[in-house]
Amino acid sequence: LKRVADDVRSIPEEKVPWFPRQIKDLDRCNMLITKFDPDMDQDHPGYNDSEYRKRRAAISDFRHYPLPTVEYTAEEISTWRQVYQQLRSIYPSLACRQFLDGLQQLEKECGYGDEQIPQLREISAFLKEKTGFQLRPVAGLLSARDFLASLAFRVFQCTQYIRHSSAPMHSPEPDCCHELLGHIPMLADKEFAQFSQEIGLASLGASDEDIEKLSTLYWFTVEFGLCKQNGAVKAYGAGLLSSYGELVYALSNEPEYKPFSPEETAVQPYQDQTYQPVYFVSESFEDAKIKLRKYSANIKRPFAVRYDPFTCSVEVLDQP
Ligand code: TIH
Ligand code: FE2
Repeated sequence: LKRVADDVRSIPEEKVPWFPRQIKDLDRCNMLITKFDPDMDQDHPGYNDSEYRKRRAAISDFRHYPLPTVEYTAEEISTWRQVYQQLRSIYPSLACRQFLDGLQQLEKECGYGDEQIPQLREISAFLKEKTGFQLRPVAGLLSARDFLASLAFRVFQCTQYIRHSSAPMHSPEPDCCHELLGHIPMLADKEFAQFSQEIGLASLGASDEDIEKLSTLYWFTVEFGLCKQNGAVKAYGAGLLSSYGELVYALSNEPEYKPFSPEETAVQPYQDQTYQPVYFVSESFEDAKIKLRKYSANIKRPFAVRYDPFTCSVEVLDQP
């Protein structure tokens, strides 16, 4: 591999979509998808609640602070408490080992519990020490390209508002319950952090088609993945670990299970309004990682990328 000039545009013929090269370029990776926004989506539980919508806008106004501290209201804390207590009681039997380890550390070191909603700033500092991941606040659901790109830099774009109090057991969009309970404990695991960054690196400059496939793979692993552990099926996907309703459903005998296989999983239609019709089960957590790594390595790009941890930037290399 040899180093090419500074700009990927120097690569002839192929048209490569712009992608971030340094953490600061992530300022340009903030394209929101309004599909599930309570202002736009009539089915959103907060659609008819103008106070809720105003509150979300206020929480997501972080122009002046990189990681704002939010003073949550009593109603918001009560929603969190319900979600926390119900999920916490079923985690020991349904969540994978890595998740339980992470959650235990967060309870000890980061104020996780049913009394308060933990703050992003503290969690970001915690993750930074564990796996180098850091959080960045975001106002809602991001485009797949922008979300995946940030993972390449071990940056996790994270919402801070909370789901509507009328629907604590399932939310159609990410909220702080989903991020803090679903994603953060897994991101405290070294192997999982590496796995997440690799999906991100594979996405940089990829074609729209490959982004669609990578985000479907992300969906059925990082969001809704199941794995075998000591002979039992356990959840490691964040969308399951933050939804009492879907976690119980996914590990009942109702849904269909298929063995995880990236080529097949990447083209499986998915459900983003309600529970998944099918879940993919990996032989082990490690197995999912190895298979996804192989798949990513085969994505055709006219260049290769390498992450430089000293400068937190991505080097672009000519393919040999
Ligand atoms: N359905 C999840 C929950 O209720 O916590 C949230 C989401 C996961 C993936 C997309 S939205
Ligand atoms: Fe998520």
